[in-house]
Amino acid sequence: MSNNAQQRDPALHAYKNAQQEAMAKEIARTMYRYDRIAEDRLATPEELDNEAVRKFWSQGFLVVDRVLDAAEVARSTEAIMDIVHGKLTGPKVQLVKRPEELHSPEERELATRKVHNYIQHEPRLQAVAYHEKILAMMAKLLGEAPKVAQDQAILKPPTGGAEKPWHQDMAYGNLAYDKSVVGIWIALDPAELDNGCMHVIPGSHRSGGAPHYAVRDWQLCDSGVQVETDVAVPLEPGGALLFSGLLHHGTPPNFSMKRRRALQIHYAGESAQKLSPEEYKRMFTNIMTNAEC
Ligand SMILES: O=C(O)CCC(=O)C(=O)O
Repeated sequence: MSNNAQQRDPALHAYKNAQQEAMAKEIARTMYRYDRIAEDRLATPEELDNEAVRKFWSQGFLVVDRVLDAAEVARSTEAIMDIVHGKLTGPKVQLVKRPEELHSPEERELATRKVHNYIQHEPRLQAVAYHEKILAMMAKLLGEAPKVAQDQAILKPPTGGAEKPWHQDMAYGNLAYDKSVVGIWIALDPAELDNGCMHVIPGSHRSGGAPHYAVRDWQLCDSGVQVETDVAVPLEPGGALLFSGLLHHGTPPNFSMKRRRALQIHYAGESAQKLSPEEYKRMFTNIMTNAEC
């Protein structure tokens, strides 16, 4: 298939019209930068020492190049695809089109944005969430035994996989705890600059919770994002970004012809408690300031 929008199969093309596509391109151009790449990386989980833990809490994130091996990546990808194609029921699948609009397995895959709540149903993915090396990293970062708070896979299909606007994960109710949660985002495909790899604002977690608004998603206001300090985090399959639940992060659209599939699992410390609705509103909405977006 050509990269030219006109020559794409319209059934596989995510944008409803040229205007929508132009808007997505403008967001990709103005809300992200592509010239600052995360350089400070650990090769393996075993390298996570006290200095790396200190850097994590100073920067709000950490990159580990080899967390899952090739066989674990292959098993995880197969498990996600089995869920997408309905071979396993139980996990939740979020589609960006109505099921009656989808006429082939390929169309179904390309319309799948998110798969979640899979670990109690899928042993291959449960093995990742409770991976000894991942739990050990989380225990070091959280300073106590970790508990799984959320399990997801985020799919950004070729030719139009949508942007995930800048946000803090703890602004999503199921991750709103009284202590920082830590997420791990594991690439299943190469996650690159042109297919929607993760982008982060180093140190942004230190300002605490920020108001979120329903704009293109539940997100930080575009005008409040420090795009000039954006750092992109390309990853090879099996590589991972670990990040604070308060870190500002987002992913641009995927205009390439490549898939970009990833697992994302969040952990809270075993002593962490959910925020009350009032605490949540104070931290993550504009109730205190009334500031509009
Ligand atoms: O994988 C992505 O595109 C974005 C993931 C993310 O930041 C989220 O879902 O909270």
